Amino acid sequence: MKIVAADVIVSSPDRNFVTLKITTDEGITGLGDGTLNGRELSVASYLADHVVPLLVGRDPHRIEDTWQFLYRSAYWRRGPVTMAAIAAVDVALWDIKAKAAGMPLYQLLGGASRTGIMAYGHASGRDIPELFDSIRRHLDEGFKSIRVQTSVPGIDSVYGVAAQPSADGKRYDYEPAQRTPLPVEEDWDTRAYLRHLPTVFEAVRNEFGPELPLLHDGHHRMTPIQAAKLGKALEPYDLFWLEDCTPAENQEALRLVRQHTTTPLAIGEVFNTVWDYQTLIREQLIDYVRSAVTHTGGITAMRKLLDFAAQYQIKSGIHGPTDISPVGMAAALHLDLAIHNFGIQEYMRHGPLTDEVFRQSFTFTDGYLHPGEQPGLGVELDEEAAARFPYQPAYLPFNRLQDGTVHDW
Ligand code: CS2
Ligand code: MG
Repeated sequence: MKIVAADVIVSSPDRNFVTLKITTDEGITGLGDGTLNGRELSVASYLADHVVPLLVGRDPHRIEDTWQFLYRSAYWRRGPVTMAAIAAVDVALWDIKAKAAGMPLYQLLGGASRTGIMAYGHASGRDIPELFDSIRRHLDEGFKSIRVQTSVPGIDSVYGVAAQPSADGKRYDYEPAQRTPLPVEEDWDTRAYLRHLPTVFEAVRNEFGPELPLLHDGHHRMTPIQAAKLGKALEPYDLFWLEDCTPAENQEALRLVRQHTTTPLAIGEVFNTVWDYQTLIREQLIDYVRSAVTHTGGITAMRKLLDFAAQYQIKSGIHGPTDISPVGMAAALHLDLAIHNFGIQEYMRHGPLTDEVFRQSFTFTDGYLHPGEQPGLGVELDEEAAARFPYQPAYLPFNRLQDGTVHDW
């Protein structure tokens, strides 16, 4: 079998997506997701201008060899753009191999290790009553695990709060990247947040009891000692995890957090390779790997990363916001079903226009996701529909502290 074409499809139904479609001489096609929120065109160009010319004529079945070729022959390694481009190729080739084998991808990854994939949903509120309503809505939808994000008194706009207004009129939690000419500036105050958040989790536990798995995303905004302080303050509320509690470029920073709290830690959605995790995993400084298949070099690289993590009893918590396309989500679900060290899967529903462009066969039933039994990934792209939604520039917001200092968003 030979690759005869590779097309980069940029579409913007409810938000921008970059999809790679690889076609073989036997008419089998494979899809890969290369969406990098707010920097989509950089991956599209990396693929179209530099990678596609290298794919035509190759044997699509040689996935590992193609991965190593794209990673090493580029000379310039790692980084979000490179690894998203490699991921798009890798996932498309796994899609082709599974279709050629006539089986759902998870079967090629070793078969099912469970009957369903526990998903967590995003509940949020500007105040406690609104948050409780959001949690109840998610429980009614079947979610058995809930991420809790709230507004903070004294701060105008905080990551992850659905109901707060966004500059382009879209639901904020649905898509943080806004279709504005420049990134929107937001405000932040960590001390106000640290005072407020424990009171929120106390209220949620009082209302919903001790069993419900609760998660929270610190979204990279605390220093290590502030993260340690929050982790400790949240211990009475028995969180499933505290995510991205501090920027982790300096992996050793987590030693200080670990020293002070037993609240489980999840990190990695902005990471791109196993090297970003080396100290975190080897020193048992995290409990969940948060990478997305789309941002970490695809299924080939993610499986190796999760196998490394398994040696340390560290589990998966794959990143699944709406800026991971249905193709990237499906790839995550096949991996989730097959690996042993599965922890939990993030699940934000895509919008109605996205469902017109991507026909998905994965299901969400009673709190559990399943990739389906279609051969391959189980996602097809409607190119005519995709063409109806041309790319629209969009930026993620950024933060400034009260004194004007730029801060992590
Ligand atoms: C977030 C993401 O889902 C999460 O855990 O951290 O929504 C993140 O803000 C976006 O992926 C950024 O594009
Ligand atoms: Mg996050």
